[in-house]
Amino acid sequence: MILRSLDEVKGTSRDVETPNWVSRRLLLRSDGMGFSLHETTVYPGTETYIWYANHLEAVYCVEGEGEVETIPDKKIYPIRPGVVYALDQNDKHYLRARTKMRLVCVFNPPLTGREVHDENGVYPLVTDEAAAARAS
Ligand code: 9YT
Repeated sequence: MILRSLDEVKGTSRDVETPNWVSRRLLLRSDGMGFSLHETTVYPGTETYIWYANHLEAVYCVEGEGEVETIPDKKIYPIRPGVVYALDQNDKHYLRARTKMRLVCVFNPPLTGREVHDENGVYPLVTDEAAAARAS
């Protein structure tokens, strides 16, 4: 069994910060669960363009308020505590935080750890083949 606390993750390589958010990766690909699980804090007043072209992500809001706008249909989804949104269509979207938001995020396939959005809002896909090539 794996037991891990947020305090253990803070300040390690599993703690990834950008100008708009900080993500603590509690479970990663190397943990072998088939998904990754993160606590993400999104900073108030920020807007982040995101496109998980290679991943499905579900996001459960535990604190704060904001919205997701899907692209290109411009549909606005208000986000508040107790609400989950699932990007089941690899939806391109904007994430806007009105207040500080604390989100629990699950990724399938799992993230490996250090991913931040590239210029297209995308995280790279790490396959077994790519990971083996990188290790060799
Ligand atoms: C909600 C969202 O996707 N925020 C960006 C960070 C991401 N959750 C992550 O890498 O943990």
